[in-house]
Amino acid sequence: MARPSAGAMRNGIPKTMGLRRSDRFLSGLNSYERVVFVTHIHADPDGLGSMFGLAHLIETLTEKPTVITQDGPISRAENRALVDTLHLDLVPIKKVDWHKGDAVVMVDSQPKTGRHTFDENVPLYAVIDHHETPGDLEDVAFIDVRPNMGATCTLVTKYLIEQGVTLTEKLASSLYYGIETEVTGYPREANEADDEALNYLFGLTDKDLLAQIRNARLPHSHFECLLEALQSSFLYDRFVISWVDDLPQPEQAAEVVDFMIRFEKVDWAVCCGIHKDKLIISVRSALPHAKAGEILRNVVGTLGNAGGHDRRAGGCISLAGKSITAIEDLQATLRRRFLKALNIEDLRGRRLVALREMLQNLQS
Ligand SMILES: [Mn+2]
Repeated sequence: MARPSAGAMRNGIPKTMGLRRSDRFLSGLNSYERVVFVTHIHADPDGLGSMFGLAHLIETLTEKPTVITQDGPISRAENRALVDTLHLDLVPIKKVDWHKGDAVVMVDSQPKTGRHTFDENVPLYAVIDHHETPGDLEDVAFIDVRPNMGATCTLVTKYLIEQGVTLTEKLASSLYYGIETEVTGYPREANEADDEALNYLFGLTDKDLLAQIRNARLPHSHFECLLEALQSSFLYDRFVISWVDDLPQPEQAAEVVDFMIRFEKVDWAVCCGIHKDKLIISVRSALPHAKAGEILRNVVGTLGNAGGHDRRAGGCISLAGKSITAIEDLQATLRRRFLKALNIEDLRGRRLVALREMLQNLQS
């Protein structure tokens, strides 16, 4: 992007900066009749809280109706609990009938990153996000992408504060949880603005609801999945890779790596699993400035889509066939590419749990 010329600057600040971002976001909506919110497939708390917060902002300050959409199932237990306990009203993206007068606002994601199932040609009014993964932002009138922020909900909270909008307990709880889920990993991917937003929201939240969401009851498949991941994990130096043949819920790959990255002997955890006709990949790193999103994008390459943040990333590959050999070939390719990307010698890995131990456990 070209830097503004000296003439367009006032005290080093471009003149267009005179308006606050939330003012520009709102005034750009004038020519539209309705606002439709979209986020990435399998929405997470940051995407949900952001849509919910912006819808409240618009409904409080304008007459425009809003629609909050859901792309694909939301199955992670905590995320389901968030939707259920807060009674979030979500419209399946397939049921949206798109109008010419719609301002489509994408949050916590960017266009053409392979994380959406709706028509890529639907024009977007705004993209509000914090991912490092670049999307195609051409023709988007309002762009607020800040990868230095820990959560999109932080940006949304700032908009709400700027506009002096009162928050309900339900909204504050969902924004709080959206930020919390993004910034609790260690090392933290958060900045002062995230902490300021958390501070502001905390007093307004319903603590019982938050506790209910954080400690959501887990399905049987959660434990089956963890067991399979533990039994299939191989260590290569400070890298652990786990395979789950059948992921009943796509988000379970992320649950596995959230668990594995706590292992003191590893700096990188990867889990791959098959959900329907896709191979889902989730990555975590315990290193600061790990560039996990970029590494995963290189590993996946043209096989599929990937993206993320410094220490967390996700991706997926559409499977051409589900034959055992096709999947084994893909596994070998991914393993080789990861080892190369992380500069780990391609020696034979060792099992996290030795086969002998697994058999002994079965017999005892
Ligand atoms: Mn996010």
